[in-house]
Amino acid sequence: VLEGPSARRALTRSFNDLPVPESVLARIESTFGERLTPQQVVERILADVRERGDDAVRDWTERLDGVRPDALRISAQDLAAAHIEPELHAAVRLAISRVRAFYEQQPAHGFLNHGPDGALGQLVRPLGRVGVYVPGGLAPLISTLIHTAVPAQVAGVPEIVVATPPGKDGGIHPAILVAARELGLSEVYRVGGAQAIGALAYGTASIAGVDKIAGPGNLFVVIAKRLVYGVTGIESLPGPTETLVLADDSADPRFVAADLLAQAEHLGAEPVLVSTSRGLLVAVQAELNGQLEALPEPNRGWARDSVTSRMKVVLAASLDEALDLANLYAPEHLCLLTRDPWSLLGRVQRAGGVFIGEDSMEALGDYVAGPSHVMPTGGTARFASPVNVRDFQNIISVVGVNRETLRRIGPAGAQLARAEGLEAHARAIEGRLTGDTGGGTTD
Ligand code: HSO
Ligand code: ZN
Repeated sequence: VLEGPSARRALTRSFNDLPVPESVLARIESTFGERLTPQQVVERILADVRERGDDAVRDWTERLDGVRPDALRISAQDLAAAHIEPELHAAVRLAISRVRAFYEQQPAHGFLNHGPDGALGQLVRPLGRVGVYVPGGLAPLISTLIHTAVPAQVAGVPEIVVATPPGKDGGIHPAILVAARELGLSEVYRVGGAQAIGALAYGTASIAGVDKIAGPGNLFVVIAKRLVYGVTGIESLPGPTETLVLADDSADPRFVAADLLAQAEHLGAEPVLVSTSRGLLVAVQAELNGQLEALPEPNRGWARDSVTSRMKVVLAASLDEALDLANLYAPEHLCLLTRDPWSLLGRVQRAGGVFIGEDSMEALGDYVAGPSHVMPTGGTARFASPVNVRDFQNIISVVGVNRETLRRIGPAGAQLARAEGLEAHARAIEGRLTGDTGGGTTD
């Protein structure tokens, strides 16, 4: 149990400290025959995709995912034929409609004010083509597709394409296909990892490049996104997930443990518990052990790894200190399980999302609450925000002042231009007012 300064130290972090698990290094060594860093691996893949396009994408998919896809794009027939249980299908529809209803409330309009100055404003335009990356890995993340594509749709993006790694049979989970179909998305590619990011960024014969890539991914995907930034836009760099549960003595230790475990079953997750009550910490520990044992495999193994290797438990002297620590850590998810959680909201400064009270567990937010579950991780909530409509729009500044205004503000502009040593700027301004642009060809 951490307290005081040692708690502060343990909760201070930088995104770039992301540990590279030994298992990842071992896998690189067995695949490449040498101990490359993940960054070196990604650089190789990206360079190859850039140069050889689809062939490189197929080769890397075969080498890393163990299947060689002939057609990278899922056919219209396969998309139309995908089928899932009616209850699951209904859940997909509910999730889509709740996420959509949430983002439709986000103010995302521009302004253009015609006044005595003429007109100044901001135009808001949707991006043209967006790539949504859906991680494969351990689970078919149906919800991640929904939670990334819907804000882009609400923004008005006309072309949204999906990339997700193929399973061992070369196919994509039917629930992902059904979700894509329900969303009205028809461009779905069976490609994952750094090769998917390369294809989306540079474009290949069968995958046209996109203006921005959104969605979470594993270490290789995150590194690849960082490296292609500039070739294409990158919405964010979501890495391993984390949840900070802030609980006082009123919290039910069973639910605190359940929320920590729900997050812990994500690969590489970091569960954090901050409490003002030593009694609660002890009770949660016992609950955690019991609930962990009761989980089925393989989930038990995943959750146990997060709990034993990364979980942090902090005893705070007061709710104020607990909130300070939470703001310092800037968690992806902040769960408030206290007597009066709403009273703490005003002091929350840094978090991807805040989950208030016993009935608003983070797992609900992962699926059907409304806000996207793609949130800033690794402490990036200090400067980044959850995926939202704004990520899929650009703003165009509009300058349309009139002559009278130019007369009033132009001289100051010319002053500043000369102070910067930029004479042509000054003359471009003054020429409109005097008619003299300095060339002397007309009078
Ligand atoms: N909690 C994860 C998202 C997720 N959970 C998807 C279930 N499916 C990261 O925020
Ligand atoms: Zn989750």
